[in-house]
Amino acid sequence: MTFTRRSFLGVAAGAAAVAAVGSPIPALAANKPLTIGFSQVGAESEWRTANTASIKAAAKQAGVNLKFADAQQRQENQVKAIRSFIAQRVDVIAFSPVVETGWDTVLREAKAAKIPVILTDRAVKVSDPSLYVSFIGSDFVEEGRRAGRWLLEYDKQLGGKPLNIVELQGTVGSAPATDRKNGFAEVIAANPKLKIIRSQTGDFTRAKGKEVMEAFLKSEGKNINVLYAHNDDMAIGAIQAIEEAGLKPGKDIVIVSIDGVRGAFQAMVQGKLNVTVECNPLLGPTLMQTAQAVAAGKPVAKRVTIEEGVFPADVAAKVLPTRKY
Ligand code: GZL
Repeated sequence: MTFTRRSFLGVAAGAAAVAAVGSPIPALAANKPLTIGFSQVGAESEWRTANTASIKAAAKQAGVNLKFADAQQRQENQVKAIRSFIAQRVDVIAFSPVVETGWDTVLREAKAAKIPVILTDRAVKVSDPSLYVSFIGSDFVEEGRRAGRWLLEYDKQLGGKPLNIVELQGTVGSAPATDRKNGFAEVIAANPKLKIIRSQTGDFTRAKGKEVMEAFLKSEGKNINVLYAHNDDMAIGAIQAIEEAGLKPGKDIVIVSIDGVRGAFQAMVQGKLNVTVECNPLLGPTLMQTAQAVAAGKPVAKRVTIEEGVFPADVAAKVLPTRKY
């Protein structure tokens, strides 16, 4: 395997220990700042804005020379950016992969160039796990399960009413969309009265979330009891569509969402959203620490998960002032 002058073991954080032994990477000159090439998904949501801000602030704080590229949610732009980072001989490459597949070739090029790669936020499906040294991000399946558990509990309080659910999925092929869909479906399968009647991607954006919710309302109308949105931005777009249809979001249609961004807390305070499952975007400091450790050939965890909570509407007003994003 690669990237280190000596073997290192994956440590803690629920990660399987991974032994990686490989050819050395050039030692950093003592006083030369670390240079990281970072390819970001885009600027599609409040969550992404907070994630970018965290990475840039942490780089500044750590004295890291950050080369930042925004891919506008297109995989080909991320591949181009990674190739450019390789050509520039950066010390470490980090990126949030817009989708799970299609990375083997470019990551093999980084490996051949002996440049370590760190994944943040989203995971990849690759044939050789040594193509990246660490993945720092949330457990999206668990986030989907948490959304499902809240809805099971909510339905119990209704006395077990049948609930027709429409689902706004995230970007097709992305780890959060696939995993949040699977986690939610796995949990609500416990109650056959909970049925997903429509499911379509809103690409994690407010605009698309509104557009798809308009289509759901046109075809299903008052038949919809619940909206499950894979992120708050699509939920906020859908809230506009629900109001324009003359219905009350949060009451006529219960809304379950994920991210925990400020806009979601504000919607909950207004009684328009019922719960948001937190997905922490503040990954910057952990990324910088991991990159510095990798560059120094120190042991890093193969998988670093982030602690997260669930915020129902009844705590929103109290919690909102304490939110960091
Ligand atoms: C999750 C992240 C997702 C957010 C969306 O870690 O990849 O992408 O849930 C963002 O808001 O667009």
